This record gives sequence, structure tokens and C-alpha cells, in this order.
Amino acid sequence: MTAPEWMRHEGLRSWVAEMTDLCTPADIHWCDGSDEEYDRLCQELVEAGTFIRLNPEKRPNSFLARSDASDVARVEERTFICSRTEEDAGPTNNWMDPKEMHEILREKFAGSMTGRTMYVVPFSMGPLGSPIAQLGVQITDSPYAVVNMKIMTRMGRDALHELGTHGEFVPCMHTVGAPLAPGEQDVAWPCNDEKYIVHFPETLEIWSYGSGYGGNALLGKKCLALRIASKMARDDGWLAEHMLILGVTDPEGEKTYVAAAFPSACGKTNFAMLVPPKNFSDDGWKVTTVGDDIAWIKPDDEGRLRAINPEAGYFGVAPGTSYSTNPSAMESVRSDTIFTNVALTDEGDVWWEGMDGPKPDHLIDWQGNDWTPDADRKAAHPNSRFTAPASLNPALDEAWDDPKGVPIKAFVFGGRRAGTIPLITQSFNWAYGVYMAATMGSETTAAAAGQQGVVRRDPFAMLPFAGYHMGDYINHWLAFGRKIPNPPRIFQVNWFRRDEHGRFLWPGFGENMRVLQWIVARARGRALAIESPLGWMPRYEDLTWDGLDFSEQDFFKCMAINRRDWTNELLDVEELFMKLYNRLPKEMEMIRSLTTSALWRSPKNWEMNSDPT
Ligand code: SAT
Ligand code: MN
Repeated sequence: MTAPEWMRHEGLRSWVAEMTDLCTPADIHWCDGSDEEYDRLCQELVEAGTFIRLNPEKRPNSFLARSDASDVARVEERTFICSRTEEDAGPTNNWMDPKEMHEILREKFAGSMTGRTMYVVPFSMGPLGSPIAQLGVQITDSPYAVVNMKIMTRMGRDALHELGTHGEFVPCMHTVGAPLAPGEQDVAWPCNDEKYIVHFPETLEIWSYGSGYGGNALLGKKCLALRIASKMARDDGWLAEHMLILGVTDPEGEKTYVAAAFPSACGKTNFAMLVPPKNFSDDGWKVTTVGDDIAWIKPDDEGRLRAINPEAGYFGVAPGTSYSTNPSAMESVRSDTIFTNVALTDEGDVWWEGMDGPKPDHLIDWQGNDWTPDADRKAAHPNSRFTAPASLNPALDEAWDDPKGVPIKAFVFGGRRAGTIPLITQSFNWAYGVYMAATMGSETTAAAAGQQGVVRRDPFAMLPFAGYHMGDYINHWLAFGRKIPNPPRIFQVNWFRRDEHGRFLWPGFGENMRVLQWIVARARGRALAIESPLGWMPRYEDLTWDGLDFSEQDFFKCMAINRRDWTNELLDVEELFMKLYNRLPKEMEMIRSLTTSALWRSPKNWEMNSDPT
């Protein structure tokens, strides 16, 4: 049980010793991050019944895991920000007194790993040695979490080496909360009905109890890279955001990097891997991926914003992913991938709703039951996932691993909205852009447990991920932009608008290139726009339509600003602002007032895009 000789960090050694005493595991394993270790753990997971090895001819070196039916998504109700005061966590987070919470957790974790192996998982969020990267160490009794962490982070010996003898790391405690009595038979997916996903932003600690799934268990992701990092970022003058990062190469070979925030399961992975329509690619347009979920952004010495992707893999939503919607994702999961809660074919391959080709005649569904196309239930869980290494993405950007990060020229914010929000708007300036992002709404998805399809305010797509008061968060953005000499331009998009029959008005996916082209041109000061009450908008003739049958009328429907909808929207925004009132920057309420009067007093500016009422 002694630490390996390559472990030279006394602080880590004593923390592990303390946690061993608390959790009483049967064994300890220090992860070196090697391929041999990964293979061995996967084989053990197969033997334990957690993994099914997929047919190596169809899906080499890949596995399927089926979770417990109660453990399929993030649990926002059970997620806590335990800052010293409730006020610092703010009204959008669950809070408990840190002392009280520590007492509860001590009790929960006591003996929690009995009969299991405790894994010590050192990892780097971001390229090793990057000035923007951070180190963490996860202690977990879930080998499933370990092998996922191997794909999703730079994990093992190198990260530990980076830590040296005195380096700082974020301690991440995780247990599935299912101790094994002597001789007790384990289940395929151990977990506990009671769950705690807890963050202590002042002491920079994470404690997660009871779940083995996704963001609840892979603690480098939402817990460290967003909730804890957002707090670090505010204190140290940078940004930790729920954003993909993509590079756009134009026909002249000029590269523009864009960071885009969308809530969970709203197409970040698809946008990050966008394949331009044929006529665009023939002309030389190319989109490359830096990251698909999280961006850490710091100003460099010249005041340019530099972004890294802290992750090393994709934990993407499987349903809806196909060669027609996202060929690069399909290539990324061709081998060396862990699938969770998708369906299994009779040939030993995976399947999910929306995959290319006809529905198979027979499947084993995500819960292990027989499934035929006449079943009135989904074969794959709506939040089923693939964990795939970034290195397999054919559209990976050449600088994705660059420790310096890539220079960001534009920020895009987008929700999933059936109505109200136009396809594309550019904010008038930084403060307006912050307002746009702060007031963003989106329909809830299967990525989080709870009701789905209801519009909720999701400021910056960070509602479930901000590690402190949302009003302070908005203020941090406002202040941050003031210090940047030439801040990135800010845009809002909505790919999900529907007509009166519920059909999507915009084709989305690769066709989003048309909007992205305008965004890049605007960010470089090269495209025209007209002023609307909401911001700058392209006219029909400002976008490229070659290769798509999309009329001016179709475009107006996507771009329409409807007064009645906006009256409701602004009331909803007011509700958010009342909630955040005591820490909300005054500019936000002023811009809301300006928007209100612009909508009601200057019809000439926007009537072309609106209904005539
Ligand atoms: O939080 S997860 O990593 O499980 C997925 C998400 O919500 O984006
Ligand atoms: Mn996400």
C-alpha cells in the first residue's frame, strides 16, 4: 500500500493516508496512466460485469457500460457550493454551511470504500506545463471513473511529475458509496440512492458521494474545470467557461478561433466538429476542433485572450450522432471508446437513436432488455454517452495541445429555444454581450435529472456550473472585458427555432457554417449588418446561400423579433435580475431598459423581420 517511488509529494502522501483511514479501502492503487494499466482495468471491469467488450472487428478496444437506472445524469438538486456564507454561493446554487457539510461527508465517507480498491488518480486539466493548466488528484473507488479519467484528462505519472514535491493540486474525493461486506457479491454498477456533489470554493476541494455517472464522478470535468475553476478564475483574473473552442480556416488560410457556450446536450460537440457544406469546403473553408465542452481563457502579455481546452477527450451525447450530423464524432468513436447506456446490437456493436441506417430488428437496450423497433421506448438512454480520445478526431486542430492556448476572436452564446430568439445577433459592445449571455434561456435536456423541455434562464450556460454568486460572475465578465484592449466580439445564436408545426426552421449542423462565416467576418470587421433592437443582424444578402435552398422568407422566420414574445422574455429576465439583484451590475438593468424601449419605440428598425402587430 505504500506510494510508488515516483511519488515525491509529501502533502499528497499524507492526504492519501488520511483518506485511507477515513474510507478504509481493501487496497490502494496509484494510477500511472499507462496503456497497460488501462487495459488491465478494462479487463477487470469486463470480469466484474460493468463492461461488455464490444466486437473487436466492429469496434476495436471499446466497451459498453450500463449504469444503474437511477444514476444516468448530473444531479443538480444534490450539487452544493459550500462557501463560507450562503450569500457567496448565491441564489442559483444549493448551499450548506461548510462545517456542517464536512461533518455529513466525514460520516458518509467513513468506511465507504470497505471491500473495494481505492485508486489515486493524478491528472492535469490542460496541456502538461501550460501556464493555464491546473493539477488535480482524484481519489475514487470506481475503476469506471479511472478509465474514463484516462481518456478525458492527462492522467498518471506525468501529471504527478508535474506536481513535483510541493505543487498545488485540487483534492477530489469520490466514492460510489457502496461498501462491500466480507463475501458480499458486487453489482455491475454500484452507487447509492443518496448523492452529494459538493464543492468548497474557499479551500478548493471537491467531495462527490453516491454516483458513478459522468460529471458526478469524473471530477476533473464539471466539478474542477468549471465550478472550482470559475472561482479560481474570478480571483486570478481569467475565465473558466462551459464553451467549445473551434478554429475556422478561410480560403486565404487565415485562422480565426471562436469559443461558444451552449448548455449541456445543445450541440456543442456537433458545432466543435462542424463539417462545412461542400461548396464551402471546395472553396477552402475548414473547421477544426480545439475542445467541445470547456474553455479556460487567460489574457497573454499583449492582452490577447488565449484559450486552452482543459480536457483530452469527449464525453459526448450519443443519440443524434451520425455520419450525417457529425462525421468527425463518428470517426472519433470508431475504436478505443467507452460507451455508457447506449444499446447493444446482435453483432456486438453499439446503436442509438439517430444513428445512420435503418433501425436494427433486434437490440439489447440500455437497461439490458430485449428491444425491437415496435417497442415504445428508446433503446439508448437520451443522456447516453461516448467517452472518446480527442486524438481520434479527424478534425482536431493542430494547436489543440499547445500549452500557450489559441487566440480567441469571438464568443458565441446559444440556447435551445423553440421561439423568440433569432438565428443570429451580434451584440453592440462588450457590456451588451455580457447582458446577452447573462439573460440567455434554454430548454432543459436529459443531461440533468429533472423535468425536460422547460425554458429556464441559464446565464452563460453556466447555471449548474458557477462556483459562486451568479451576480458576481456577471460582474467578473463585465470587469474582465474592460481590461482587454480589443476584446472578442460577442454573438448570440439559436439553431433550434421552430415553426407553428413544431418543425425546425433552420437546418443546423454543417449549415451552421453560413452563420459562422458571418461571425468570423464580423469579428474581423469585414461584413455588413443592420441595427436591430437586440443588436447587429445580417441581412439575407449578407450570408452565403450557395448549396442550400433557403428563401428570404425562410430567413425572416428564423430572424423574426416578435414583440409579444419579447414582452414575456423581458419579464422572465426581470425575474432573474430580481433574484440576483444585490450583486447584479447596474449595467444589466440599464441594458434591459434600453432593449425594452428599443423594442417598443423603434419599429422601423426591425419590422422587416417581424410580424406586423
Ligand atoms: O456533466 S456531464 O459531464 O455529465 C455532461 C454535461 O452535463 O455536460
Ligand atoms: Mn457540458
